[in-house]
Amino acid sequence: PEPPASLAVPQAGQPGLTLLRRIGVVDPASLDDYRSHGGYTALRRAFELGPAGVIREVTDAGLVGRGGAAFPTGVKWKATASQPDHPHYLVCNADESEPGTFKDRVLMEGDPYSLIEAMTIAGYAVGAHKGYLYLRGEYPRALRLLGNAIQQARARGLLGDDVLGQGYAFDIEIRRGAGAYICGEETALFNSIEGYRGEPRSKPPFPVEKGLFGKPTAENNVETLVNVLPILTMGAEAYAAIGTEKSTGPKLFCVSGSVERPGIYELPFGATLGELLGLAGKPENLRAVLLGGAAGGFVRADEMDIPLTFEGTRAAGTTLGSGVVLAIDDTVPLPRILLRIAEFFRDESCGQCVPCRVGTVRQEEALHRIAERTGAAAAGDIALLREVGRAMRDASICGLGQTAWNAVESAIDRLGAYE
Ligand code: L3W
Ligand code: SF4
Repeated sequence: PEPPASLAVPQAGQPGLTLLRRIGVVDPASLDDYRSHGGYTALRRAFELGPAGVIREVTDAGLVGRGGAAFPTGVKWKATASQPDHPHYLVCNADESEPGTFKDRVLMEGDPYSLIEAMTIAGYAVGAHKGYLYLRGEYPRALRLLGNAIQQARARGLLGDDVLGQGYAFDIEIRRGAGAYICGEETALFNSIEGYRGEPRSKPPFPVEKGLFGKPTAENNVETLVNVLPILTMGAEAYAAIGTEKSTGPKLFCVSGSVERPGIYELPFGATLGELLGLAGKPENLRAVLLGGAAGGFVRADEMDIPLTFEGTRAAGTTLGSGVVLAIDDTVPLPRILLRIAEFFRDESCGQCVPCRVGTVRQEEALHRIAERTGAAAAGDIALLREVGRAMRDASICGLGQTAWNAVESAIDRLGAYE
């Protein structure tokens, strides 16, 4: 059954937005409405620039990945485009599963044609004729709207053998995830599309060289791709003037937890955590904020000056990740949150490598024991958590195991949990 629409976008309809400008304004089922709100001008611009010109604009704009790792998109596209092996593929990672992350859902449900247009531009830039859209299985509304958008775009010559009459062939196939967090890891995602178990592959080789079906593949998050539209319509220079020097452009933040107005917020990179929480309605009794999701880390209520940029959060010893901002007030029992995070990682570990398969179980067990004790009695288990956490971070194959201890570590060291 399809869940009710819950596009929690408190800024909907406000002027000055870039990524959210059509959300709540445009009819997501209508190609004509999308076009009357500026749709498909970026693709026309892409054809004027040519593939190398598009990659140059994206590079000059300073766009970096919005899935959490902040890798430069221009570098990824250039590396894919230059591979001699063919075919090339474009894969959109819409398996949005990081706890607390719901920005891609809002983009796909509220403005689905923007993703179809952006994927077409990306495919053109990297020399792909086929794009896969790997969609989180729990997003039935997005599936219906994106399926409709692809069908309409095909019928109107915006996908297919001759896109916009420019002699470029490109089509998109949707694949649905089946509820596994790990399938959001790019190489597990490729395995899932290929019909294998969703287990990450060792990198290198990176997907730009050997990705989907062993072929050169550009894999990008939904929000990353949608940023390409304003880059092409406003130009790289104007885009790069938004945000900070190292984190350019607008960013979507997923604000949830103990705030008055939870939802998706768009702000230029560089706004502070306090400014964002001010918009969302910060509670008087705020205790901490989880930044970056389960794979991220906690910051204290007195750290509201942290700038919301990749470099600013890194310098503050935390991460921006995919844009999760989960506010926790002092009535929320922290040990329960940590146990829930540990349970999540234990459950979602694919089990392929020992540090993560065993480490996530040991972490959860130790947290259970600590929850029942305090002080000296808990010290041994905290030391064990550190040892297990270090092993997971250093020796796990993929990001899941490498980050499974982040939140717990920050809760102990930064919040003084269990003291
Ligand atoms: C070519 C090289 N390509 C790296 C590519 C690589 C990938 C991208 C990032 O994600 C993040 C983590 C969490 N030549 C390359 C290269 N690449 N070196 O760049 O790579 P990497 O390995 O740094 O990160 P990753 O494993 O792709 C880890 C976040 O993901 N996370 C969860 C995210 C959840 C969502 C969501 O629900 N929407 O995004 C969990 O760990 O923040 O920073 O494409 O191929 N030399
Ligand atoms: Fe699987 Fe965890 Fe190893 Fe990643 S780190 S490959 S999720 S067992």
